[in-house]
Amino acid sequence: DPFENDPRRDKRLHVHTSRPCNAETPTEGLGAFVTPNDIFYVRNHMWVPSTSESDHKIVVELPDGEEKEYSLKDLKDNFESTTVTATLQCSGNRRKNMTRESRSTKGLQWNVGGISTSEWTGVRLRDVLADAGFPVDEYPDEVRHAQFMGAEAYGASIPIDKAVDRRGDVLLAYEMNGKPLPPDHGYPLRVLVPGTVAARSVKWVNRIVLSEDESSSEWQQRDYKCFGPNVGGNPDWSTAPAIQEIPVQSAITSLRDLSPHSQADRQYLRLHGLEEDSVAVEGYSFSGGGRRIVRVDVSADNGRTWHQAELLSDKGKGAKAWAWTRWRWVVPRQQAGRWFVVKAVDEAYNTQPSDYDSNYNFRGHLTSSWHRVGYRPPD
Ligand code: MTE
Ligand code: MO
Repeated sequence: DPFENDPRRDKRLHVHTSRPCNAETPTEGLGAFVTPNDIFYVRNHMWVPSTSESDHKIVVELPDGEEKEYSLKDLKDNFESTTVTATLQCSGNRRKNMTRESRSTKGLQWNVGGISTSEWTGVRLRDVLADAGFPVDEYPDEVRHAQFMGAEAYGASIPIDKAVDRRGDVLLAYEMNGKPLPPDHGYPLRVLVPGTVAARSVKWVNRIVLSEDESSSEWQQRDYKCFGPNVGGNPDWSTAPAIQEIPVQSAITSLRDLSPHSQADRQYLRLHGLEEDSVAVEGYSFSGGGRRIVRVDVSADNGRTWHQAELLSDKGKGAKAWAWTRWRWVVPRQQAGRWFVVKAVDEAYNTQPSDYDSNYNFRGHLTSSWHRVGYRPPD
């Protein structure tokens, strides 16, 4: 049974499939800046491979075929460790929303919990590549990709520029939130590629290849690509680029009724200058490439009128904005219609598409259309 090493999992995860394990972060995990390890979403294509910290080795293969091997101890003893706060989002996050508001899509029907944030500790990939003999500041043009292989056979690659970028914060990570990586998240070593679709953050990584070509894995060559709304289930996969940096995303994760008759609510309402029945709306916004979220627009009437949410000022570690921005809005109940909506803007002034049909792709990747949540006032 290849799944015999799969760990026990927290009951609070919303499980889509158990072999392999695919499970989303529950609402309580989406409400915190940093997601507790036990409820960080899990996306496994196969089983959890049997690995150990003492035996694990990672091989770096240079463009000329030369190889250098490191144990985990080598990495910890000989390189500076660093910590980066980064959000990982599966390209299928919110696929269920696209299916519901447009038409059927192929893949796991994730709601808004295919995303989580952690403080990742490890060593810089850049430093390890330099140590292995790769000229990280003046490499030849033919070297274009860094490929990563996982112990169970998954693989993916990223552009070499990202792999060696001083401000790219790509890590070979061995800790999440100060603890060894849990088995589901790559114990004892994974790649962390901040600002990039999570499919490139290869878990249980044991081999890195620097090459002219992208990874030949199906997850690089097929699968994680988007096509036009008209394209059906058998496209020429080679015509679309593999997803790397991800677009602006937002979701409402909680709608809560507040009443001035409750003392706790009353204090909270006063903080927001309100004394009447109200609704508190919370959620996350995130953009790829380390682009900061600069504004979050929220509507209580299905997008007819808009307001700006308050951005919570959580501070992440790292060279760029690799972590989501949480936000909040409190609105008098009498302004609340049937649908609450959110969309965000990043520092490049990218924003989210309003509808789902125009942005439809048959795999339902990178669903980022305005997130809408139905509201019913309490009786
Ligand atoms: N790495 C390996 N080795 N095997 C996998 O199945 N899944 C990828 C990526 N890295 C995967 C992997 C995908 S598609 C995602 S979304 C993230 O891991 C999920 O990481 P997580 O389970 O730690 O949340
Ligand atoms: Mo994913």
